[in-house]
Amino acid sequence: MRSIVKTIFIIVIMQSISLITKGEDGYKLWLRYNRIADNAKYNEYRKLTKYAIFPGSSSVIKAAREELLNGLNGMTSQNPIITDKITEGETLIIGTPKTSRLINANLFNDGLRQSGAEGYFIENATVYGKKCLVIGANSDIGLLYGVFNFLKLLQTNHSIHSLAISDHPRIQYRILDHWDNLDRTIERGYAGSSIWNWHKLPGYIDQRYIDYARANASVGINGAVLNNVNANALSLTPEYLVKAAALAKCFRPYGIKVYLSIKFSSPVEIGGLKTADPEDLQVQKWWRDKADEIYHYIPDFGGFLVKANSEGQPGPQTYGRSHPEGANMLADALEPHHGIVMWRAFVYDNKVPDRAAQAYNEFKPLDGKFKSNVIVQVKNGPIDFQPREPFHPLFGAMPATPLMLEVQVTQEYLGFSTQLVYLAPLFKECLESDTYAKGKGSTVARVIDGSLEGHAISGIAGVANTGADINWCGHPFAQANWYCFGRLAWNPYLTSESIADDWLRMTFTNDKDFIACIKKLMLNSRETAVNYMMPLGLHHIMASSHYGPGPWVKIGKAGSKNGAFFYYHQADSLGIGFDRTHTGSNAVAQYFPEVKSKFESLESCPDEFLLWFHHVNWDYKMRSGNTLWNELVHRYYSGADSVKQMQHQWDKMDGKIDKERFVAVKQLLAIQYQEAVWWRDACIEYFQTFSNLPLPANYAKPLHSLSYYQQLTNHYVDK
Ligand code: BDP
Repeated sequence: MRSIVKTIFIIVIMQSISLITKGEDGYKLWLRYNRIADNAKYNEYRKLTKYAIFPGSSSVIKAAREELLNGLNGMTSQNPIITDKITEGETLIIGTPKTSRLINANLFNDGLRQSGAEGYFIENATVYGKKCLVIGANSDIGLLYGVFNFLKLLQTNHSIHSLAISDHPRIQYRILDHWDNLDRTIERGYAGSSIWNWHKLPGYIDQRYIDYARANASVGINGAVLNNVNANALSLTPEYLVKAAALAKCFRPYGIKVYLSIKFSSPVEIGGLKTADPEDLQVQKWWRDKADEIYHYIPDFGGFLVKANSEGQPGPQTYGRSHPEGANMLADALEPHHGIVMWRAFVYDNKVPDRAAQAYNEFKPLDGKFKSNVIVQVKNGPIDFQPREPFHPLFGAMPATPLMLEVQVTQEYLGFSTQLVYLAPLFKECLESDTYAKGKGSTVARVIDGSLEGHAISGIAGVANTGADINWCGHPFAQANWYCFGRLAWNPYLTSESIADDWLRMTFTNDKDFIACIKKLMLNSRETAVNYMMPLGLHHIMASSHYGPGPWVKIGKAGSKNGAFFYYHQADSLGIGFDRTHTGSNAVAQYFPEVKSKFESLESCPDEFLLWFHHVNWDYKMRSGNTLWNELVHRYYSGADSVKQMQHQWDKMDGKIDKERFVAVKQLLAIQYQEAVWWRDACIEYFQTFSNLPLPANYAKPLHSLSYYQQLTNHYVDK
């Protein structure tokens, strides 16, 4: 008897220990649907959602219903009873005018009007004299978005007693670009191999595909380019089209369309033609036939993404033709099926004196020459997803062409998946930049949402950071970058702060102290990374693997002075920085006059872009009162110190979230600190060889010599 009691005692103790320490692997992302911890809220939610009237049988409605039941079950430990009767104060009504006679009964005209084609409304209403909660939309997909947002209200512990919400997307094409290869490696992927298991498709459907679609739909993403922009022509063969079709089938109930990157030389590589010249009639026919074939497999196929004549990729220029000639040929092939062409303006061939000027020089003269189903995809900055760049001068400069913003969610230049860097502030910095194209207020957000010029199509793309790691993104906080990309794609006018708030609550906890402390940490994290990597407008000074510092790396010979190699930082004994004013490359002239004069004059150029636009003497007096050299040192040290602070703040959160993710982040922050010190010391020591100036007093000496950092090798980090 005693031994039975003892055993029971041990089991109880072990269970309670495992409850405290039970970890979470991060697989569920922000869709955890854990039981609501606040008991008052838990009871409120339980009562208001006891019954649900949720008719409809489309696959999208089924997905929405399943999500709602699953979410409510997890959060309130109760499955709503599906019914067709309203019980006072205890019923949810969910529907569109087509699926629900209640929604069609002229009671919700305002909500429906405000919801548009893809939006939704959520409100507490009185229907036939009875109080209830209504989620309504004009379309099934709008309803799915409404359901996800209703669940978010519960996850973030909002009161649901007096809701009057309506929302709709501001941008039409909200797309994740996967740079995934057919062999499951990922270009610039840092979270394991590709989530697409091409080998097992189409026969084997991994639950991940559905969970991927759920996560995307929950933030409003409605498209996925499945393969790398540096495309393999095989993607367009029937062998791979059936696989892409299987993925499209998984995504369809979640409103996500499939797109493919194409290789411009496909007619030669897989079509047996002698040329891929877009003016060749056989080539044109080949693409038309190919489009028909794709739509046979995937009737709602979204279209093509094209990287042409950039970094060695083939394109129309290979055959003496222009970008529009190439893009329009593909647009003609897709048009009968309502597909679009996303034509990238990221052109880089190492032959121009200033790479920052190349895309504008090539594309600005082409404005108005593209067909109406072509959208030109422009990176946020004129070089290449650097920690900080000024906005791309093409925004606002091609008024007759819809432009799509491309940002990078994967952290190629921002610490891979070992560093906590919340990217919403970076995305917002670009979106909020004023191009002055049509006077004050012509922000990048207004260029890309189509409102500035009244374009019929609008789009935004994010280079995905997903992989087969159990937590999808490698770093638990990298999930926030996927999340914030989606939220900003839906509404580029949201704040970084409100998005971080939602994400933290859904992903970790509603604990007030945790939210306050970690939200601040997230919001500062991008500036911190800029400081320890590339402060004051420095850019492209990473190692060739793109992991860690490499300011000494020589890049090609273009723009070289007296046969010297070209450096992005242009450091010499007098100073540092890339002169892009009229005395240098004059790339600054690509901006509208108000922006140009702000950047061109040393007085008005913001510190953060100083060395992007100016070559400045080491003893130049900065706004802070420091000399440039001292300020540079200060930025590098304060960046690394801020990571130390992040570690302290995180340590204080012990016990507030599950052990598993707490420990994971703790370890990653320790790595981030080492990497920050590595960046700091290597860059300071290297630049010191030009400035010949000592470290100002009170700064600890770098840990190692410059040659130590220059000899460091990091194998396979970019694989
Ligand atoms: C660069 C990446 C390279 C991509 C290229 C692109 O390093 O891997 O192929 O962008 O956007 O940043 O095409």
